[in-house]
Amino acid sequence: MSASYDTARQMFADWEVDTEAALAALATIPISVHCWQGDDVVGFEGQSGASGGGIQATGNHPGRARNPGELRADLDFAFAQIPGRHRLNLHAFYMDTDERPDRDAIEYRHFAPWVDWAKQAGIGLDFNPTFFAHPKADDNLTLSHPDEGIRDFWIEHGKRTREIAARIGQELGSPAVNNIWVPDGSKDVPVDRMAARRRLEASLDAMIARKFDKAHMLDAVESKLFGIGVEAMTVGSHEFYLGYAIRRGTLLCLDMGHFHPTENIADKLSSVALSVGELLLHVSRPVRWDSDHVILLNDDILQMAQELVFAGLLDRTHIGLDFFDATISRTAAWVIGTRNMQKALLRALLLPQAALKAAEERLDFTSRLMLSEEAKDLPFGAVWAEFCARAGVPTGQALIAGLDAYQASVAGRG
Ligand code: RNT
Ligand code: ZN
Repeated sequence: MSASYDTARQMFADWEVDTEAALAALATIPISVHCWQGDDVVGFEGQSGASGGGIQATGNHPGRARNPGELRADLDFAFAQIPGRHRLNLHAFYMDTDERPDRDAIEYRHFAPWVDWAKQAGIGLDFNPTFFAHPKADDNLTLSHPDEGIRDFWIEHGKRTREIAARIGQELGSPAVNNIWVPDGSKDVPVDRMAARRRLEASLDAMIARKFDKAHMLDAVESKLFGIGVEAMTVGSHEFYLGYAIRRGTLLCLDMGHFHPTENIADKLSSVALSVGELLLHVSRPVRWDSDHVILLNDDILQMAQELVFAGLLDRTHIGLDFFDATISRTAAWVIGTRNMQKALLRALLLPQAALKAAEERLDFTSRLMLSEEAKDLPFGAVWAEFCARAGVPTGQALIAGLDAYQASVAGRG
C-alpha cells in the first residue's frame, strides 16, 4: 500500500467513505470495449472507406488495424493498460475468415477465432448486427425499407447475429448482449412516418421471434436522433425504442450522442429503469453532434456514473463504450476512454452517498451543495493509482511512455 493511498484512505474515512469497499466494487464492473475504435469502423469484409449509415470516423493517424490479427494485438496491449476484467464488443462485419459470406450468410464459425482469443484472454464478448457499410443499406433503409426483399435480407442478418451471439455467450459462460442499431431514416421531411415505423417494428419482431436462453444472449435496441443523410427523421427514435423495449422485454440502449445536445442522459436512467429491466449504455462524447469523440472525465460522464451508483443500477446496466477518433493513437483512445469510465465510477463510489442523500431528504440543499463541492477536493487520484498498482497496470508517466512506444511500433502499418 502506498503512503499516498494510506493518507487518502484516512481522508475518505473522515467522510465515512470506505475506500476498500469502493475498490472492491470497481473491480466487479466490466466495461464493454468497442472493437471499432481500432480500425475507424471499417470492418474486415474487404471494403475500404466510409462506414456508411452516417457514421463518420475522421482523421488519418497512422496505425489503423487492418486485419483481425492486428486488431487483437492492439486490444491485447490496450487491455493490459486497463485495470480489471472487461469485455470486447464485436460488430458482425469484424468476422475473421477467408470466406466471403454476405451478411445474410454469416455463421458462428466465421467468428470462432474471436471466441478462442476471448477465452485465452479471460474476457467476455458482446455482439452487434451490422446494418450499414453494405450496398443493401445505401438508401439508409434496412429493416424499414419499403422493399420486402431488402427487409428480409436484413431480418436474416439479424437472426444470424442472434444465433452467433447466443453461441458466443454459451462458449464463454457469460451472456453476449446483441445490440440492434439500424441507420434507417429520411433526409427530408417524410409524409408517412407511421408506415416506416410499422415496418421497422414488424421486421424487429420477425428478427427476435426465436427465444434464446438469457444466460447466453440478450437483445438490446438502440435509438438515435439523427445522422448524416437522415437529418429529418430517424425511424428508430427514442420513443419508438423505449416503447418497443417495454413491450417486448428487450434491453434499451442509450447512446449519449443520440439525443439533443442539451439533454442530460444521466437524468434518463432512473426514469427508464422504472419501465425497462436492463439497460445498455453507449458511453460517448458528442461535440455539437453525434461525433463520437473519446470520452473525457467530464461532468457528463461523472453524472452518468453517479446515477448508476446512487440509483443502484449497476447490476442491471451493461456499460458499453462507443467512440472513435482517427486523429490520435487508436490504442491510446481505447485506454484513455475506458479508464475515464472507470475513474468516473470510482469517483461516484467514493462520494459520501449516505450524507448527500440524507441532506436532500431533509431538504437541506445548502449541505447537499457544500458536501458535493468539498468532496471534489478529496484525493481520488491516490485511490485510482492504488487500484491500478494492485492490478499491475501503469499510471502517469509510465502509462504515457508505454502508449507512445506502442503507437511507434504500429505507425508503419500501411
Ligand atoms: C451509430 C450507433 C452505433 C454505432 C456502432 C458502430 O450512431 O451509435 O452504436 O456507433 O454500432
Ligand atoms: Zn452507439
